[in-house]
Amino acid sequence: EKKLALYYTVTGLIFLLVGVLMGPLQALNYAGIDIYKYMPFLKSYYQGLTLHGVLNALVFTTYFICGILLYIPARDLKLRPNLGFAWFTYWLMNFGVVLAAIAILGNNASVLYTFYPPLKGSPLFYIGAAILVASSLLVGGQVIYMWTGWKKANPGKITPVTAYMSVATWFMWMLASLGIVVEVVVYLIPWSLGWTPAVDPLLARTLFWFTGHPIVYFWLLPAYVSWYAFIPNQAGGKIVSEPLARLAFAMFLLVSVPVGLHHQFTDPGISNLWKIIHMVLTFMVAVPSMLTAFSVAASMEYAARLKGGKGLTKWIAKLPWNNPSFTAQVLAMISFIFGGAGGIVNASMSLDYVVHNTAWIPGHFHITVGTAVTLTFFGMTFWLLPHLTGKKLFNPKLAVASAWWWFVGMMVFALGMHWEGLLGIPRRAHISALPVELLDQYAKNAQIPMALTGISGMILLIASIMYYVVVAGTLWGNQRDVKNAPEIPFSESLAPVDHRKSVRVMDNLWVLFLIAFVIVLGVYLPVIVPMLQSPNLVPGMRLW
Ligand code: HAS
Repeated sequence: EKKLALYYTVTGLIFLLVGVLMGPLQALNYAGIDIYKYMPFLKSYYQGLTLHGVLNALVFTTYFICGILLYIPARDLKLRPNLGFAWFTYWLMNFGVVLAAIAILGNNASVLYTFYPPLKGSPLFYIGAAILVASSLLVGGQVIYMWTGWKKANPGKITPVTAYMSVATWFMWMLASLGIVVEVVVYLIPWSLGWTPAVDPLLARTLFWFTGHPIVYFWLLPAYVSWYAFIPNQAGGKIVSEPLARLAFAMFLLVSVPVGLHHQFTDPGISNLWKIIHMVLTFMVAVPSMLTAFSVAASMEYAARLKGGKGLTKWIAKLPWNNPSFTAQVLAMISFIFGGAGGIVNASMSLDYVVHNTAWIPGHFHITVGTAVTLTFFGMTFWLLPHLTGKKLFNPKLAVASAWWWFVGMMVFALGMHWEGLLGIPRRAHISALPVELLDQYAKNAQIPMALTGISGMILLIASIMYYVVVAGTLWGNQRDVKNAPEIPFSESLAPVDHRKSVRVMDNLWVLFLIAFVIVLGVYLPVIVPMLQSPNLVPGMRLW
């Protein structure tokens, strides 16, 4: 199991490295400096941006999550996954990614990570993406299967909390991925192969965002698993409210999916009524994050006070800031306070018209997926890699420094991009290649935010070098000492919860899954059926 988890996570990190190296190019673009023209291996800005988005947001996250959310719940349930099957899914995933990579590297699928039709990429890209998603579903299916077996073998027992959170995440992903599976398999693959003449862009976008918003919770919830299950232990305390942790995950399962229209507030052809219903549901899905903010902060405060921490805020100094895993994750949480606040602005229909499709949006997602999630995953690797390999973490001080540099870099990036967005600078625009007069128009009031964005790209480059030195040093530099390898830092609960009725009710994840399914049908069928009845077909713009 350890080898499998290591392969999944390290493969994810390798893809991330390639994606991350594209980052400074994008940041400098938003500072008005065009580096693309010096990159002979990149045919266009959009090819670089596609590589950046697909590798970082889709490929890295999926590998890493499959690695940890198979390994950790299995350990918590004291079960062994079927290793033959798990290796099969790993190699299948690699196959899918190689297909997509051939298309992107050949500049035949520079369609960005949202691949909106009518832009048409090579079929290899869509087939590869479908295989990537299918492999993740097979991993999730295996975890749900293991858990269902555990429930049968342990009648009346409550699922241990870490396994509970992991299984709830997989259930959510099973439901969430339906949209993209239908979009890619039913529409985009046949269309890109020339088997169907045209595609309905509005329907495709709707199916994309059916998955496209909850996918952010597929990224975020594994980070929450770590914040709830490991941070209290790393801080020297306990989980102060285990039922609250379970409630947060139950709520995510129920309301993560029926919210996708908040990405389509500006799309014509969808009734405002349904947009408003999705907006209200989006506000509901922010609630479990607010519970998490309260609950995780309380666990840290409890730990710090055990160590003599005092005062309203002085206790914070008693937290283990020299522990790189802890520090990276708490910095990730702090970034998410701002990321979450921005998300609520985006979700508010009338405010979204101001920020939609501007640089504000990448500002938002770099402090959510780029920091809250990615920096948490970095933090996890600081205990996970020593745990899996039996090798000591290489240079813990450098690891702490890499976390701070990443945090500062992303916060500066986010400040620059949010600011540029408010000045009306569009997202996904190769502005640095514009004729000087036009670039000057953009830059007129935006010199400071543009400079901030450019500088942040350099800070992040340094942070990445530091982080990958730590990873490589750990994997290849140190001697193996399996006996002293750190254990998984599972936290204990402050009070037993098994007797609680609410906890027992929430343990019925199959029932919650069915309720979630019904809610999703209720809010999506009235939107999708009219699109199917009067499709708006467009032949497409072939990019290859
Ligand atoms: Fe978002 C666009 C709304 C969360 C990612 N989002 C995006 C896109 C991405 C993304 C990638 O409604 C761009 C997609 C594209 O390319 O077009 N987002 C939200 C809302 C939330 C939210 C309401 N987003 C995320 C997360 C992401 C993510 C998480 C990745 C992982 N987002 C939107 C909307 C759009 C959007 C619209 C479309 C906009 C448009 O016009 O296109 C909520 O889930 C946020 C709730 C979060 C909170 C914060 C809780 C804070 C916590 C930290 C506590 C800190 C502690 C530390 C404990 C309420 C949990 C204490 C420290 C001590 C030292 C003690």
